[in-house]
Amino acid sequence: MEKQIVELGLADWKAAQADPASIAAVEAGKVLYFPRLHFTIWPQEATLLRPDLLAEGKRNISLDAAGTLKGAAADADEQKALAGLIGRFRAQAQALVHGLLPDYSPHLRLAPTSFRPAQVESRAQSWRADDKRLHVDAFPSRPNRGERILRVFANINPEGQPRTWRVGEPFEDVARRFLPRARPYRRWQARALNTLGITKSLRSEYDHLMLQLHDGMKGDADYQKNAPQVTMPFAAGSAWVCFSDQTPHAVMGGQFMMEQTLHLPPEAQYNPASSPLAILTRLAGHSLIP
Ligand SMILES: O=C(O)CCC(=O)C(=O)O
Ligand SMILES: [Fe+2]
Repeated sequence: MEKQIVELGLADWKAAQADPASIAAVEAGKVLYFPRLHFTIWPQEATLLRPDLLAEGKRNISLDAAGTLKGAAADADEQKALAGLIGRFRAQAQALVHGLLPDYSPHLRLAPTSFRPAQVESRAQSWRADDKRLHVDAFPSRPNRGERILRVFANINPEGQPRTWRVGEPFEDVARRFLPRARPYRRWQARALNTLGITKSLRSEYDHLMLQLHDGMKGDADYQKNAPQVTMPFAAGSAWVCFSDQTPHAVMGGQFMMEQTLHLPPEAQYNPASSPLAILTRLAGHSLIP
């Protein structure tokens, strides 16, 4: 398998440059890895690196696009400090993406920024929600009609623990493997899910197929074990960027990470033909978002 992780020497969040090879790599579904790109935790923030700040039943603490903090069980001072920490990561992640992928800037839609203080190894989840299984991101309740999911991650573990991922094969290989097994799209089912409020808008055929890939991968023990993949320990103090709707990924271990999601219309890509929407449309032979 061709190399799925591309290492870059950048050490300053604000100094990224638009380099055609990096742009092509991330749009091909590779992970851009920045081992020297360190997100600084201020000394007075060190006490915020605690999993007990998570509210009951929450997997992460997030700052929504409007600046409201969610998911924290903390007093007012800690809430303020958390919002400051997460907001600072948001600004740096945005600066990085702006520098690396400047043509995206006018088209990006900001999603929540998250702080993930839980130890990955101790999380127990249903197979469908289990991010320890290789998957591409697709969300059952939130149809996106092909809108891209670009994510910036930073490992902020204070004890040098890596965040270990598995990174899988190129998206087209995933699609060719799992599309033949995908249940066909039924518009009446999509309408029923929407009427019942299970989805926030009508699930398109694109959204249906992405969920079929997501579930197909996660539900296939043989694929999990034997699919082309590399194990990648992202070092403490590093950052990485990928399109998580395209790059098969699984998190195997680690604790304390920051994550920023940015949405992008696929037509705003440098090469729209590389998007999951374009690839699935080509393989299906008809429009998936009529
Ligand atoms: O927590 C992680 O390291 C990654 C989890 C994941 O699958 C994701 O953020 O899409
Ligand atoms: Fe994911």
